[in-house]
Amino acid sequence: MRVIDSHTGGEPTRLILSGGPDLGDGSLTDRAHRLFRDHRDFCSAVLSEPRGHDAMVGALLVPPTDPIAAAAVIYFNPIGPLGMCGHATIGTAASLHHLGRLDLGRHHIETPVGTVGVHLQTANRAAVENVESDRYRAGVAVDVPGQGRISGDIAWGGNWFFLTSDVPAPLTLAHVDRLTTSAVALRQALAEQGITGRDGAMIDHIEFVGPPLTSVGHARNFVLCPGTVYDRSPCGTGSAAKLACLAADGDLAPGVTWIQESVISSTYALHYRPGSTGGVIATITGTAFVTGDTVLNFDPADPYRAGITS
Ligand code: PYC
Repeated sequence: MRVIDSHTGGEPTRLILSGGPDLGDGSLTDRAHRLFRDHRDFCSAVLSEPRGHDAMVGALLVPPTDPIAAAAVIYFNPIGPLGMCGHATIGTAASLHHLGRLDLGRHHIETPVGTVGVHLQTANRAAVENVESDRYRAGVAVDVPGQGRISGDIAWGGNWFFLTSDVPAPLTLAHVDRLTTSAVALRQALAEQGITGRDGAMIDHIEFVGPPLTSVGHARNFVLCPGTVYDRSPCGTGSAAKLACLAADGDLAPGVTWIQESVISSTYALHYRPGSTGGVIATITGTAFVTGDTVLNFDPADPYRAGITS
């Protein structure tokens, strides 16, 4: 199986070029569903230890259905499929360019939640025009055992987020364990108290937001992804969700740049234009580097060929 590894602001992406399962026809949503229903071993074999690690995000290239798309991608982490993925879209564009399959310039990439625009500005820098993001509910209170009442917003950025500035610890690497434990408890409390995204969708990402620590940032975040891993980048879809909240509060005007920094101080530059259904179309600009061009082997005699899973 040929893969290209990259990282975007520290967050890894593994682009799978060949050797993936046949997901049949239909929408990308249907094919993403089939990937996890029928090919869980494939997902963990590619992403989990010993070939990968929990923070890795897979980007499976599949045939597009959208005629304007240069490529179609299903994103997933070891726990399940992602709707959109900002960092992995930037990584995918840089990786396809590395292979000579995508020129600098403007393109479209199809994802299960819609087709996004990608402007590959240099070999390493890309601006992603995301699907429309919006704040679904503001000022939602949730009781979290051991943490008390936490208030935040629920927003869609291509995945579902609960964003709160009630942060349990400073947003730095030294406090990642505490931030992770608190975010996992918060996500569980949301699920147990029936607090969801639109149409009962599970909120699978938690975003703690605080003041910046770099001289360039407007805000800093810690984002818990599905499972128990945090995003090393500022999370593209989480940053888009944050912009939707800022716009809804009248705190950021269209076209104005917002620099979002991550818990490791990597940054995305963002701005938005109004969307067609009351939300915002965020553009997320970030930098990715190719870290490997690899063939993965799956030896039938290897007891851990499908990954180490619990
Ligand atoms: O960049 O959108 C993102 C993302 C989602 C999960 C990990 N990264």
